[in-house]
Amino acid sequence: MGNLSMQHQGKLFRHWIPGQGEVIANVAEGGAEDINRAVAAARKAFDEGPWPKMTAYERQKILLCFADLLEQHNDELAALEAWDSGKPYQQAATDEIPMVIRLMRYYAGWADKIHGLTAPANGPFHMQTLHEPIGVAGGIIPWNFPLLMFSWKVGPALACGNTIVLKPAEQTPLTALVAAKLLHEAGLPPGVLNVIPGYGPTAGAALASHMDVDKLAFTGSTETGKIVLELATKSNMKPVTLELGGKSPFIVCEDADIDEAVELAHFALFFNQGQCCCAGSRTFVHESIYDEFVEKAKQRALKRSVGDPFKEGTEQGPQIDTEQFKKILKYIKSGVECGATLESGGERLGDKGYYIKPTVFSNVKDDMLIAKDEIFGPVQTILKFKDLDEVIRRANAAHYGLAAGIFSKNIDTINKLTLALRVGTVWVNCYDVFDAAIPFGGYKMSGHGREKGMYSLENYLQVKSVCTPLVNPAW
Ligand code: TXE
Repeated sequence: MGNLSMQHQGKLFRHWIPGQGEVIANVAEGGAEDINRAVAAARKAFDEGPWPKMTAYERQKILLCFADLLEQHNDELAALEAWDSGKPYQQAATDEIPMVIRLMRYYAGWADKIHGLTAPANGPFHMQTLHEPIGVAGGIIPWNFPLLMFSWKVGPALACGNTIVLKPAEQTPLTALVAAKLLHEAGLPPGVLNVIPGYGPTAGAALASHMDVDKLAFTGSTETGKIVLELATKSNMKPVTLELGGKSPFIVCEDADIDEAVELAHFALFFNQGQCCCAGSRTFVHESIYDEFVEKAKQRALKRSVGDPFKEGTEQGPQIDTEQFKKILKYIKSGVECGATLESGGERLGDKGYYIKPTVFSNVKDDMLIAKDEIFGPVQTILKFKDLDEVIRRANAAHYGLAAGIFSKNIDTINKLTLALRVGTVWVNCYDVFDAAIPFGGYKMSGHGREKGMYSLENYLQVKSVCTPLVNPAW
């Protein structure tokens, strides 16, 4: 990778392969002044066009062309994602980049289907609504799914005719920069998308508090979500969508096929090095099958292949950075100290890189930190339950409400749990199934609003009511 610097305030930040300490790129570090310039460019592109004034069909063609270019660059983007974040290349190449492509095509499809309605008036008036773009959108995204998060913000914003300023996470700026280049190749006019790599408290805060940003979409920690919400409110009260942390229950009922449940619970937690907001991070197992489940979950974790993200068959790469690595090891230590039983892992793997052995704790109690906090790492905590009312109460006791998994063959059990769980997504006998068409978002402190699907369009639109007198036949 060469220099990805551009016109900016003059700072560069180095970009490393996680845990290996090798520089793969020097990236321009944007600050508040760069954000100001990017917002000014986005404002000009919005006010003067041509983007919002183009026909929806023309905008759609550009977004479809972008999706085609992403498809042509699938493997290159997957490699960048693996270098930048440490995730297995295969996962990025066969799951994530194809999901980005599907999402862009989905929103391209919406571009010419966004319209208002006419309403019956109680008088001689023609009443209608216009669905208009909201203006300059801002996006702040994390490092766990860099290009996917880019698409969740950029796809609906552009389909609705907005312009956007996007700040990728400081750990993973590369694919957003390449995608921006491809969008311009696809015909996106200058100033419509502006990617500013930089740190949160500088570039991110400048974007969140900017008076000329009309809407903000944030994905990240609940802690930073609160800061961003406050900055948005104290500046121009821009509406904010927040997709934050989670501590999602994965409930294995007594009638479950244990082998299948073990495999799915393993996937629900360990996927992407455990760095998923919706990770099934509280595995509740019915007491009648608990011991067998724990033993099998331990054996599965011991078999997990951890190592080089580019090696075929690797299931787990390094954690993203030293901060996350230390945070996870601290939680593991606290689990041991609180008296949970360490079944496997519990320490780093090797002495180079941020690799952590797949860790399984049994005999976990609800009041332990490992059962309450978002660990965001390869640490499975297995809790025991007796009956459905009890597990519902305990599952809902979290401050978070992002997702839940239910594993059962009994339709009454499934229905009871689905209705009772206070979460934004319920996966029944599956987990982490995402589609562009189905919304994602949280209850409680997991966030505000929904992304993906038709629901995300509302985040990027204003509704204008128009009343016009009908021509009176007597005139
Ligand atoms: O997140 P931050 P971090 C959780 C997970 C993880 C923890 C911390 O538990 O261990 O968060 O990770 C930008 N103003 N998730 O520190 O700080 C930042 O630059 C404006 C869950 O990486 O939330 C980045 O672009 N922006 C999550 C983005 O916010 C600021 C995914 C996310 O960083 C800012 C990642 C500020 N003051 C972590 N400070 C999920 N929901 O999937 C930071 N940022």
